[in-house]
Amino acid sequence: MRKKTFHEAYMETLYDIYYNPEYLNSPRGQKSKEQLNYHLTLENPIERVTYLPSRKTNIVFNFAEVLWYLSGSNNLDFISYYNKKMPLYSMNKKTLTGTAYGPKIFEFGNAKLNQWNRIKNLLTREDIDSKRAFIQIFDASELFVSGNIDVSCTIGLQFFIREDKLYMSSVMRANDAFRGMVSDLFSFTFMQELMARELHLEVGEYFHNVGSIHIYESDNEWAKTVLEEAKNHNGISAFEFPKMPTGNNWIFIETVLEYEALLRKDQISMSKQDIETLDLPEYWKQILLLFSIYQHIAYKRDMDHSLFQGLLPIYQFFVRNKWFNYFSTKQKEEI
Ligand code: 5HM
Repeated sequence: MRKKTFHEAYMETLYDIYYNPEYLNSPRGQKSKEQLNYHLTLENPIERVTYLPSRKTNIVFNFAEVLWYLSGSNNLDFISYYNKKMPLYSMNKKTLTGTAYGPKIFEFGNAKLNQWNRIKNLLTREDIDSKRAFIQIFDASELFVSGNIDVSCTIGLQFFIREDKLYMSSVMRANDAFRGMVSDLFSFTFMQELMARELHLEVGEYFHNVGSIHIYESDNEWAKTVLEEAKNHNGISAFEFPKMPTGNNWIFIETVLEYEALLRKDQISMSKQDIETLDLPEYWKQILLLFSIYQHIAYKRDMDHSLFQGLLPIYQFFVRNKWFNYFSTKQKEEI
């Protein structure tokens, strides 16, 4: 499959698996519709979201998850603050093993190999045409842990520089087409863009390769609702997903992560003005606005609507669509 945007790819993939599954089975006891050997080429990996209202994209979780990866953390508290289901995948209720891609990418194995820096050096200093720039995530030892409930679904991520563009290919052993695909493509293409901006390259295509792609029976009703809505949706969005600033963004990521932790632990609160005065590009300030809005939701506080007013229209759309109750009609009129 070749599509311009994630939205188009997601809808066609869901439709195909839902209505034309190759197999009906129950891996680890969970009934699913499945296809094997799925491939997708995304022509514009910056358009990494679906805008369909009934799918209720959680843009806050999407940014939080990729920043959790980039922080190198395996900490359950961090990510479960954004998704209450995460503890289900943790054996010790403190850390995640397979799902935490951060330690795999930045501190792989006993030698704590920083694969990200290694492949960056490989591509920039050694061999611009390299076909070795592969970051390994799944590792064989995961299948030897008895009763392991969290085995990495991603085998690895490969980067290619071809004709001044940075291409990326991911290989997954398994991908949940309804849920996992939304967050995985967001995170992987975000990492592709991060590397491309740092190397001053254009973002090339993104390739998604999956052994087993499936929809769980428990998601059938919701998936059907989404597919019904998609019939009357032309798929053309009024929004354009923001582009990350060119250059090295790591210093900004570190700042965002510092504030993210303080907000998550409820150790500070930030007004729109507090965020505006930070020495950060607008792209990263927007993410802090999202985290600050979410702090009000997570701690069940009255919303500070000026935070919402500071958001780009695309993020206002996602936040209002997901947490409608916090943004009443009255507020909508004022905005
Ligand atoms: O039985 P198995 O280990 O494959 O179950 C993991 C489930 O989580 C699969 O449905 C897989 O497709 C989904 N998953 C995903 O889609 C898991 C992870 C975590 O590595 C992920 N995407 N990133």
